[in-house]
Amino acid sequence: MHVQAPVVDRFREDVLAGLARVPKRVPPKYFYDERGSRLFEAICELPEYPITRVETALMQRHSEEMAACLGKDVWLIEYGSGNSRKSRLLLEALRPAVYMPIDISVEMLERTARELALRYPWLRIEAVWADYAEAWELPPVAAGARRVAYFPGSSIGNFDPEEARRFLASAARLVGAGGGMLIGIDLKRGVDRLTRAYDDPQGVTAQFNLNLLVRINRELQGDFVLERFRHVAFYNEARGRVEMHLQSITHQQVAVAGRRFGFFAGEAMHTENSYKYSVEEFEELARTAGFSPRRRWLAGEDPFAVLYLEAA
Ligand code: AVJ
Repeated sequence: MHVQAPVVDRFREDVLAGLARVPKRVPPKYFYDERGSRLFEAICELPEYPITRVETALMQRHSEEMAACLGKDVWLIEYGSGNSRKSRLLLEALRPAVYMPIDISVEMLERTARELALRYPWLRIEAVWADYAEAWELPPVAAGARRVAYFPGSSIGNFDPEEARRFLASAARLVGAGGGMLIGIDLKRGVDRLTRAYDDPQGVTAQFNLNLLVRINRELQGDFVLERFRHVAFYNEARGRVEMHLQSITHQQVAVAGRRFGFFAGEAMHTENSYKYSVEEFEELARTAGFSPRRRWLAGEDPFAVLYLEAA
Protein backbone atom coordinates (compact mmCIF):
# COMPACT_ATOMS: atom_id res chain seq x y z
CA MET A 1 0.00 0.00 0.00
CA HIS A 2 1.17 3.49 -0.87
CA VAL A 3 0.48 5.81 2.08
CA GLN A 4 0.13 9.56 1.62
CA ALA A 5 0.37 10.99 5.12
CA PRO A 6 -1.83 14.12 5.21
CA VAL A 7 -5.01 12.07 5.58
CA VAL A 8 -4.20 11.39 9.20
CA ASP A 9 -3.98 14.74 10.96
CA ARG A 10 -6.17 17.07 8.89
CA PHE A 11 -9.42 16.08 10.54
CA ARG A 12 -8.82 18.05 13.75
CA GLU A 13 -7.65 21.17 11.90
CA ASP A 14 -10.55 21.10 9.42
CA VAL A 15 -13.22 20.54 12.08
CA LEU A 16 -11.92 23.29 14.37
CA ALA A 17 -11.65 25.75 11.48
CA GLY A 18 -15.09 24.74 10.16
CA LEU A 19 -16.76 25.22 13.55
CA ALA A 20 -15.22 28.68 13.85
CA ARG A 21 -16.71 29.81 10.53
CA VAL A 22 -20.03 31.52 9.91
CA PRO A 23 -21.96 29.55 8.79
CA LYS A 24 -20.33 26.50 10.37
CA ARG A 25 -19.31 23.69 8.06
CA VAL A 26 -17.40 20.41 7.96
CA PRO A 27 -16.19 18.90 4.65
CA PRO A 28 -18.18 15.83 3.54
CA LYS A 29 -15.07 13.68 3.10
CA TYR A 30 -15.09 13.16 6.87
CA PHE A 31 -18.31 11.15 6.71
CA TYR A 32 -16.32 8.09 5.75
CA ASP A 33 -14.96 6.51 8.89
CA GLU A 34 -15.68 2.81 9.30
CA ARG A 35 -19.30 3.31 10.40
CA GLY A 36 -19.86 6.14 7.92
CA SER A 37 -18.64 3.98 5.04
CA ARG A 38 -21.07 1.24 6.10
CA LEU A 39 -23.93 3.72 6.39
CA PHE A 40 -23.11 5.00 2.93
CA GLU A 41 -23.32 1.42 1.63
CA ALA A 42 -26.76 1.17 3.27
CA ILE A 43 -27.80 4.42 1.55
CA CYS A 44 -26.84 2.89 -1.80
CA GLU A 45 -29.38 0.11 -1.17
CA LEU A 46 -32.26 2.49 -0.40
CA PRO A 47 -35.14 2.57 -2.91
CA GLU A 48 -35.09 6.40 -2.67
CA TYR A 49 -31.41 6.65 -3.60
CA PRO A 50 -31.13 5.73 -7.30
CA ILE A 51 -27.51 6.68 -8.05
CA THR A 52 -25.78 3.40 -7.24
CA ARG A 53 -28.45 1.17 -8.72
CA VAL A 54 -28.76 3.11 -11.95
CA GLU A 55 -25.03 3.47 -12.42
CA THR A 56 -24.45 -0.23 -11.75
CA ALA A 57 -27.09 -1.10 -14.35
CA LEU A 58 -25.34 1.18 -16.85
CA MET A 59 -22.00 -0.46 -16.12
CA GLN A 60 -23.56 -3.90 -16.52
CA ARG A 61 -25.13 -3.03 -19.81
CA HIS A 62 -22.13 -1.27 -21.34
CA SER A 63 -18.96 -2.49 -19.64
CA GLU A 64 -17.66 -4.14 -22.83
CA GLU A 65 -18.13 -0.96 -24.81
CA MET A 66 -16.54 1.08 -22.05
CA ALA A 67 -13.60 -1.30 -21.91
CA ALA A 68 -13.12 -1.04 -25.68
CA CYS A 69 -13.20 2.73 -25.38
CA LEU A 70 -10.58 2.77 -22.58
CA GLY A 71 -8.25 0.49 -24.51
CA LYS A 72 -5.66 -2.15 -23.67
CA ASP A 73 -2.97 -2.26 -20.96
CA VAL A 74 -4.28 0.67 -19.01
CA TRP A 75 -3.59 1.64 -15.46
CA LEU A 76 -7.03 2.15 -13.99
CA ILE A 77 -6.91 4.71 -11.20
CA GLU A 78 -10.06 4.90 -9.12
CA TYR A 79 -10.78 8.02 -7.07
CA GLY A 80 -12.61 7.10 -3.87
CA SER A 81 -12.85 3.38 -4.54
CA GLY A 82 -14.93 2.48 -1.45
CA ASN A 83 -16.08 -1.12 -1.77
CA SER A 84 -15.15 -1.18 -5.49
CA ARG A 85 -18.47 -2.90 -6.27
CA LYS A 86 -19.04 -1.01 -9.53
CA SER A 87 -15.38 -1.30 -10.49
CA ARG A 88 -15.66 -5.08 -10.63
CA LEU A 89 -17.80 -4.89 -13.76
CA LEU A 90 -15.23 -2.66 -15.39
CA LEU A 91 -12.26 -4.71 -14.14
CA GLU A 92 -13.72 -7.89 -15.60
CA ALA A 93 -14.37 -6.32 -18.98
CA LEU A 94 -11.20 -4.25 -19.12
CA ARG A 95 -8.60 -6.49 -17.47
CA PRO A 96 -6.32 -3.50 -16.85
CA ALA A 97 -2.57 -3.85 -16.44
CA VAL A 98 -2.94 -2.40 -12.95
CA TYR A 99 -5.82 -1.33 -10.73
CA MET A 100 -4.96 1.57 -8.46
CA PRO A 101 -7.73 2.28 -5.94
CA ILE A 102 -7.38 5.48 -3.91
CA ASP A 103 -9.41 5.92 -0.77
CA ILE A 104 -9.47 8.03 2.37
CA SER A 105 -10.68 5.11 4.52
CA VAL A 106 -7.76 2.77 5.14
CA GLU A 107 -10.02 0.01 6.54
CA MET A 108 -12.15 0.09 3.41
CA LEU A 109 -9.10 0.13 1.17
CA GLU A 110 -7.51 -2.86 2.86
CA ARG A 111 -10.68 -4.90 2.89
CA THR A 112 -11.43 -4.12 -0.73
CA ALA A 113 -7.89 -4.84 -1.92
CA ARG A 114 -7.99 -8.21 -0.10
CA GLU A 115 -11.34 -9.14 -1.60
CA LEU A 116 -10.28 -8.17 -5.11
CA ALA A 117 -7.00 -10.05 -4.83
CA LEU A 118 -8.91 -13.22 -3.96
CA ARG A 119 -11.50 -12.74 -6.66
CA TYR A 120 -9.09 -11.75 -9.44
CA PRO A 121 -5.76 -13.55 -9.01
CA TRP A 122 -4.61 -12.11 -12.36
CA LEU A 123 -5.05 -8.52 -11.21
CA ARG A 124 -2.15 -6.36 -10.08
CA ILE A 125 -3.39 -3.99 -7.36
CA GLU A 126 -1.51 -0.89 -6.20
CA ALA A 127 -3.65 0.65 -3.45
CA VAL A 128 -3.11 4.27 -2.43
CA TRP A 129 -4.28 5.58 0.93
CA ALA A 130 -4.84 9.26 0.25
CA ASP A 131 -7.36 12.05 0.12
CA TYR A 132 -7.80 12.30 -3.64
CA ALA A 133 -9.07 15.88 -3.33
CA GLU A 134 -5.72 16.96 -1.90
CA ALA A 135 -2.38 17.07 -3.62
CA TRP A 136 -1.19 13.50 -3.86
CA GLU A 137 1.34 11.97 -6.12
CA LEU A 138 1.16 9.13 -8.49
CA PRO A 139 3.55 6.46 -7.22
CA PRO A 140 6.57 6.38 -9.57
CA VAL A 141 5.66 2.83 -10.69
CA ALA A 142 2.87 4.37 -12.79
CA ALA A 143 5.15 6.50 -14.93
CA GLY A 144 5.08 5.56 -18.59
CA ALA A 145 1.81 3.65 -18.43
CA ARG A 146 -1.37 4.71 -20.22
CA ARG A 147 -3.58 5.95 -17.43
CA VAL A 148 -7.33 6.23 -17.12
CA ALA A 149 -9.06 7.65 -14.06
CA TYR A 150 -12.34 6.15 -12.92
CA PHE A 151 -14.56 8.41 -10.85
CA PRO A 152 -18.00 6.84 -10.47
CA GLY A 153 -20.93 7.58 -8.18
CA SER A 154 -21.25 11.27 -9.01
CA SER A 155 -18.77 11.96 -6.24
CA ILE A 156 -17.66 14.98 -8.24
CA GLY A 157 -20.97 16.48 -7.07
CA ASN A 158 -19.35 17.19 -3.69
CA PHE A 159 -17.18 19.88 -5.28
CA ASP A 160 -18.34 23.38 -6.14
CA PRO A 161 -18.16 23.87 -9.92
CA GLU A 162 -14.91 25.80 -9.60
CA GLU A 163 -13.36 23.13 -7.36
CA ALA A 164 -14.64 20.51 -9.80
CA ARG A 165 -12.88 22.29 -12.64
CA ARG A 166 -9.62 22.41 -10.69
CA PHE A 167 -10.00 18.78 -9.73
CA LEU A 168 -10.64 17.74 -13.34
CA ALA A 169 -7.66 19.80 -14.50
CA SER A 170 -5.42 18.01 -11.99
CA ALA A 171 -6.81 14.64 -13.11
CA ALA A 172 -6.11 15.58 -16.74
CA ARG A 173 -2.50 16.33 -15.79
CA LEU A 174 -2.27 13.11 -13.80
CA VAL A 175 -3.41 10.84 -16.63
CA GLY A 176 -1.50 12.90 -19.20
CA ALA A 177 -2.14 13.45 -22.91
CA GLY A 178 -3.97 10.48 -24.43
CA GLY A 179 -5.10 9.29 -21.00
CA GLY A 180 -8.71 9.55 -19.99
CA MET A 181 -11.39 9.64 -17.39
CA LEU A 182 -14.54 7.57 -17.02
CA ILE A 183 -16.89 9.48 -14.78
CA GLY A 184 -20.42 9.04 -13.40
CA ILE A 185 -22.64 12.12 -13.18
CA ASP A 186 -25.97 12.43 -11.43
CA LEU A 187 -28.22 14.60 -13.56
CA LYS A 188 -30.78 17.25 -12.73
CA ARG A 189 -34.30 15.94 -12.13
CA GLY A 190 -37.47 16.72 -10.19
CA VAL A 191 -37.06 18.43 -6.82
CA ASP A 192 -39.19 15.90 -4.92
CA ARG A 193 -37.19 12.91 -6.04
CA LEU A 194 -33.95 14.71 -5.34
CA THR A 195 -35.00 15.62 -1.83
CA ARG A 196 -36.22 12.13 -0.96
CA ALA A 197 -32.91 10.64 -2.08
CA TYR A 198 -31.18 12.65 0.66
CA ASP A 199 -33.91 12.46 3.30
CA ASP A 200 -35.16 8.89 3.25
CA PRO A 201 -38.09 7.84 5.46
CA GLN A 202 -35.99 5.15 7.20
CA GLY A 203 -33.58 7.82 8.37
CA VAL A 204 -30.43 6.11 7.08
CA THR A 205 -29.17 9.35 5.53
CA ALA A 206 -29.92 11.14 8.82
CA GLN A 207 -27.75 8.56 10.63
CA PHE A 208 -25.03 9.03 8.04
CA ASN A 209 -25.07 12.79 8.53
CA LEU A 210 -25.21 12.57 12.35
CA ASN A 211 -22.37 10.06 12.35
CA LEU A 212 -20.08 13.01 11.71
CA LEU A 213 -20.82 14.14 15.27
CA VAL A 214 -20.20 10.62 16.58
CA ARG A 215 -16.84 10.66 14.87
CA ILE A 216 -15.94 14.10 16.22
CA ASN A 217 -16.91 12.96 19.73
CA ARG A 218 -14.72 9.89 19.49
CA GLU A 219 -11.69 11.17 17.63
CA LEU A 220 -11.60 14.79 18.81
CA GLN A 221 -12.96 14.47 22.35
CA GLY A 222 -16.21 16.18 21.44
CA ASP A 223 -19.35 16.26 23.56
CA PHE A 224 -22.06 16.64 20.91
CA VAL A 225 -25.42 15.28 22.13
CA LEU A 226 -26.92 13.71 19.01
CA GLU A 227 -30.52 14.22 20.15
CA ARG A 228 -29.92 17.96 20.04
CA PHE A 229 -29.24 17.99 16.29
CA ARG A 230 -31.43 17.16 13.36
CA HIS A 231 -30.67 16.12 9.79
CA VAL A 232 -31.82 18.61 7.15
CA ALA A 233 -31.64 18.06 3.37
CA PHE A 234 -33.11 20.12 0.54
CA TYR A 235 -32.55 20.99 -3.10
CA ASN A 236 -31.16 24.47 -3.67
CA GLU A 237 -32.47 25.08 -7.17
CA ALA A 238 -30.60 28.33 -7.76
CA ARG A 239 -27.24 26.59 -7.16
CA GLY A 240 -28.27 23.25 -8.65
CA ARG A 241 -27.31 21.27 -5.59
CA VAL A 242 -28.73 19.20 -2.77
CA GLU A 243 -27.53 20.52 0.59
CA MET A 244 -27.24 18.60 3.82
CA HIS A 245 -27.00 20.31 7.18
CA LEU A 246 -27.02 19.40 10.86
CA GLN A 247 -29.33 21.79 12.60
CA SER A 248 -29.07 22.60 16.27
CA ILE A 249 -32.44 22.08 17.94
CA THR A 250 -31.60 24.23 20.98
CA HIS A 251 -29.28 27.00 21.99
CA GLN A 252 -26.23 25.10 23.23
CA GLN A 253 -22.50 24.97 23.82
CA VAL A 254 -20.34 22.16 22.48
CA ALA A 255 -16.72 21.32 23.29
CA VAL A 256 -14.37 19.88 20.69
CA ALA A 257 -10.68 19.21 21.30
CA GLY A 258 -10.75 21.48 24.35
CA ARG A 259 -12.43 24.40 22.56
CA ARG A 260 -15.98 25.62 23.02
CA PHE A 261 -18.43 26.50 20.26
CA GLY A 262 -21.89 28.01 20.63
CA PHE A 263 -24.91 27.06 18.53
CA PHE A 264 -28.08 29.11 18.56
CA ALA A 265 -31.46 27.36 18.23
CA GLY A 266 -32.00 26.57 14.57
CA GLU A 267 -28.38 27.19 13.57
CA ALA A 268 -27.29 24.88 10.77
CA MET A 269 -23.87 23.36 10.22
CA HIS A 270 -23.35 22.68 6.50
CA THR A 271 -22.05 19.15 5.92
CA GLU A 272 -22.50 18.41 2.21
CA ASN A 273 -23.35 19.69 -1.24
CA SER A 274 -24.28 17.31 -4.06
CA TYR A 275 -24.27 19.23 -7.32
CA LYS A 276 -26.45 18.00 -10.16
CA TYR A 277 -25.58 18.73 -13.78
CA SER A 278 -27.00 18.39 -17.24
CA VAL A 279 -24.75 16.39 -19.59
CA GLU A 280 -24.04 19.55 -21.61
CA GLU A 281 -23.17 21.59 -18.51
CA PHE A 282 -20.80 18.95 -17.30
CA GLU A 283 -19.09 18.38 -20.63
CA GLU A 284 -18.53 22.11 -20.93
CA LEU A 285 -16.93 22.13 -17.48
CA ALA A 286 -14.71 19.20 -18.52
CA ARG A 287 -13.61 21.05 -21.68
CA THR A 288 -12.47 24.05 -19.65
CA ALA A 289 -10.38 21.61 -17.59
CA GLY A 290 -8.51 20.12 -20.55
CA PHE A 291 -10.67 17.10 -21.38
CA SER A 292 -12.42 16.31 -24.66
CA PRO A 293 -15.73 14.51 -24.15
CA ARG A 294 -15.65 11.34 -26.30
CA ARG A 295 -18.60 9.14 -25.31
CA ARG A 296 -21.78 9.17 -23.27
CA TRP A 297 -23.79 6.35 -21.79
CA LEU A 298 -27.16 7.51 -20.52
CA ALA A 299 -29.54 5.67 -18.23
CA GLY A 300 -33.13 5.57 -19.42
CA GLU A 301 -35.07 5.12 -16.20
CA ASP A 302 -33.31 7.68 -13.99
CA PRO A 303 -31.25 10.62 -15.16
CA PHE A 304 -27.67 9.49 -14.80
CA ALA A 305 -24.74 9.52 -17.22
CA VAL A 306 -21.37 7.82 -17.51
CA LEU A 307 -19.00 9.87 -19.67
CA TYR A 308 -15.65 9.11 -21.23
CA LEU A 309 -13.35 12.11 -21.44
CA GLU A 310 -9.98 12.14 -23.10
CA ALA A 311 -7.14 14.31 -21.84
CA ALA A 312 -5.76 16.66 -24.46
C1 AVJ B 1 -20.91 9.83 -2.53
C2 AVJ B 1 -21.00 12.19 -2.75
C3 AVJ B 1 -22.00 10.80 -4.41
O1 AVJ B 1 -23.76 13.08 -2.83
O2 AVJ B 1 -25.05 11.45 -3.42
C4 AVJ B 1 -25.39 10.19 -0.26
C5 AVJ B 1 -23.00 11.05 -0.77
N1 AVJ B 1 -24.73 11.92 0.81
N2 AVJ B 1 -26.36 10.58 0.55
C6 AVJ B 1 -24.03 11.90 -2.87
C7 AVJ B 1 -24.34 11.04 -0.10
C8 AVJ B 1 -25.97 11.62 1.21
C9 AVJ B 1 -23.08 10.89 -2.25
N3 AVJ B 1 -21.74 10.94 -2.97
